[in-house]
Amino acid sequence: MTATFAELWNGIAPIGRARNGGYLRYALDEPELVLRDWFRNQAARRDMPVTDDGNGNLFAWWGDQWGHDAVLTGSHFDSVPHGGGFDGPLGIVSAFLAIDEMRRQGRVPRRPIAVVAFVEEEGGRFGVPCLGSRLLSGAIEPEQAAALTDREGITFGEALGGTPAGRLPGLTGRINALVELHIEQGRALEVPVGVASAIWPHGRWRFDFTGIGDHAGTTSMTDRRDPMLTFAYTVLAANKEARLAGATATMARVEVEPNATNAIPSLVRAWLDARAAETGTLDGLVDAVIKRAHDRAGRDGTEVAVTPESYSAEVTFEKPLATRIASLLGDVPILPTGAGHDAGVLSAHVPTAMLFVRNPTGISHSPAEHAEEEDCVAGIGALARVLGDLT
Ligand code: HGY
Ligand code: MN
Ligand code: MN
Repeated sequence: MTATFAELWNGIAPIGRARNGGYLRYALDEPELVLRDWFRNQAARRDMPVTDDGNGNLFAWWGDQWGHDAVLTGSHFDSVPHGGGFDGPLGIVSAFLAIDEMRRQGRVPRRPIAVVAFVEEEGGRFGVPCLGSRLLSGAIEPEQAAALTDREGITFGEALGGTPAGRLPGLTGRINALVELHIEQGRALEVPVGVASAIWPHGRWRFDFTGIGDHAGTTSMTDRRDPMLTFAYTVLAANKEARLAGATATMARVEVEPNATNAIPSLVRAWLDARAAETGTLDGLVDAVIKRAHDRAGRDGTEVAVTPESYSAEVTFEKPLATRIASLLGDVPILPTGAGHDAGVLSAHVPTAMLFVRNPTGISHSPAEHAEEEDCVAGIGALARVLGDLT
């Protein structure tokens, strides 16, 4: 195999790309199914048999399939709506090319290596992020995952073709380590490659603001029970509370019923994405936002119902592994991130590390997300060295 980064990257670039350059790659939807076929094709070209773990995650094997002490490397294909092309796919493309590099160097791993494509990492279709790695590690029950629905009412079970298999038996014995390469999603990395130290705790909460639908022209301002007011106030309150806490809070997804120009809404449904460096700060932030939403609802004559939809606990990657990798790569920086990853989910069960590839602007979850080719190539070389060291 002598494929280059540019060849593989340009090969997948058009898949699921929207006119604005952003990507619409939702779990098990058409574009992602094409990428899964691409995955199988890349594996076949490298004589790597592919298995599915019954949860929607794909594994391409170099060595015994599910052999003990396997080292996994990879990431996800799915994107946020109109997200960038690097978040996820860079880790999978780099994994195949790192194996090419190891083979070019004549390396023969003493442990099985698998390239993995995790399903529904963004939670962009079924609402729970890292769904595939949560299933694999037993962090979510198969029946609960199967019942998750997308915006068209299709369940994850229907999209998958059945109830997911759930936790891999003997996970900790089967998997020796997981290394996920990912584009950096902040502005802190000023050299081509870095190593992750931690992931901030974060979560998603759904706010249902209910009021009384009515006519926009004939309802006096004092007679209204307008949930849009309570929602608007909550957005500003979340922003204020996050600034005060040194955390982040985002309300970027909203649904309005009936969503008509001349009708006061009866329901406004909105999602809060909140994150903080420590769990206590995060919990305090969310409690403050919920309290302020309820206080405002009292003044607006509306109701608020809050449903936690997902929670990712604070992750501290194994320090000895992170420092060993950082020194192997020439004492590269070790840095935290506010972005969630499948590696974060699995870190509770197996030794896990992340490699970050420099993102010059730090922009992510946007069509503007970008990494320079030479930094991506540096990431592949780094991943090859790490996989060689681990196997
Ligand atoms: O939202 C996140 O942190 C990640 O991109 N899933
Ligand atoms: Mn992402
Ligand atoms: Mn990602």
